Amino acid sequence: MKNVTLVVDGMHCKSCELLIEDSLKGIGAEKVSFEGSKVNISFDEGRLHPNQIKQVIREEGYRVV
Ligand SMILES: [Cu+2]
Repeated sequence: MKNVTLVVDGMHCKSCELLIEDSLKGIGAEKVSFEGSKVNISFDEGRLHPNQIKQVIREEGYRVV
């Protein structure tokens, strides 16, 4: 299990977090947690590439710093 922390710009409220969490779980992320503008994602390296994670967050309209 691999773990990455990304700084995401544009998250303003709980529903932003839920939207991002749903999208990441949708592509197979195991665990998603938030601390301010930081998003911590646990995932299986065999199933998911960090670039896919960034892409999904960007597709939801947020900026990955
Ligand atoms: Cu929001």
